[in-house]
Amino acid sequence: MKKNKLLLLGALSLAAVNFGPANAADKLTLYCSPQIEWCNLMVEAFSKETGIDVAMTRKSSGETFAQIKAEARNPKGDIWWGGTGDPHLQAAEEGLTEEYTSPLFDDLHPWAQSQAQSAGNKTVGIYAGALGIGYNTELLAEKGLPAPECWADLAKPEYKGEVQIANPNSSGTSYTTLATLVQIMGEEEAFELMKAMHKNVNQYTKSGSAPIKAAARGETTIGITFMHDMVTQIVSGFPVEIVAPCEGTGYEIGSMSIIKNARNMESAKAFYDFALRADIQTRAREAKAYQVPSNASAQPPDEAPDLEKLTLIDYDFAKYGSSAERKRLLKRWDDEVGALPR
Ligand code: S7P
Repeated sequence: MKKNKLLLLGALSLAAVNFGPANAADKLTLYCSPQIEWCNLMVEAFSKETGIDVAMTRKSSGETFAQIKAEARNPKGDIWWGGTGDPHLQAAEEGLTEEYTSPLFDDLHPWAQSQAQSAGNKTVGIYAGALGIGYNTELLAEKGLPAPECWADLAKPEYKGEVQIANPNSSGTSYTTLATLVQIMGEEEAFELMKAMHKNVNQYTKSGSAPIKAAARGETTIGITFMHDMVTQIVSGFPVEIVAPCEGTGYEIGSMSIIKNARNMESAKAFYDFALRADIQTRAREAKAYQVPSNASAQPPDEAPDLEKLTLIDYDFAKYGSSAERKRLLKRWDDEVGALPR
């Protein structure tokens, strides 16, 4: 009996040696900020190829940044994939993310590489996309409204209650819009426009792409989002038209960062390299994700807005992704726009 017990204990401790650490290495906690369909596709493809078990949470960019910051002393996430680049840059500056250079770095477009270089390789660009104004063509016609052509049009009284945009605190899309208006018009004029526009906003959503989903379904006439999120609605059969604002527009470098002191560092690096591969980025279209991929050999979806044909501003990622500037602008928005009655 005693001998049997000893044999059993021996077997148990062997099991612990053989499977304990290996299991730990086969896990990954992914914080995901693009559309849920693309997050799901990435999880499935990565798990299938590597056997690594992925626990994924989807949250908007600003929300994910806040979560990583709150967890900094005891990180629960391993990698943050996607979402607008500004909060990734802020995370890098605040020491919340890990330096890593993928063997695939040289395969990336210069804009994706410079995103990494400006952050000491604590983040990297994975896709790009430009902001636009989208509207529901049927609702607009029904209400006899003119189509908006410029950012400045969004403050016109005829659009009262007709515009939807996300809250820039939670949403990277909306923070990119705020920073874009500041860069196009200067800060004072941009805030005057946002204050005037406030009367026209029917809801500040948490998620950046929600306004165009609402416009597609007739819940708002106008939605401000990235153009690629508008394309998703159009290919799904909804009556949405995309406007490239007359003043020019801003864009995002959607980014990816490994979380500092990640518990599953090897899995995080494996996912990082996987997500930069051309064949993996080319699969985005399967999830109706129409951003421009960062790997120069990946095939952009035919439906992806052609960034070369747009009047893009020279978006200052270093400035608007800096911790001080992002905090300052968000506070000013809270004080002067979000707090206004409607
Ligand atoms: O839907 C795709 C996308 O527009 O979502 C990301 C965005 O950061 C997530 O939404 P929030 O605006 O709510 O943060 C973009 O990076 C991406 O292109």
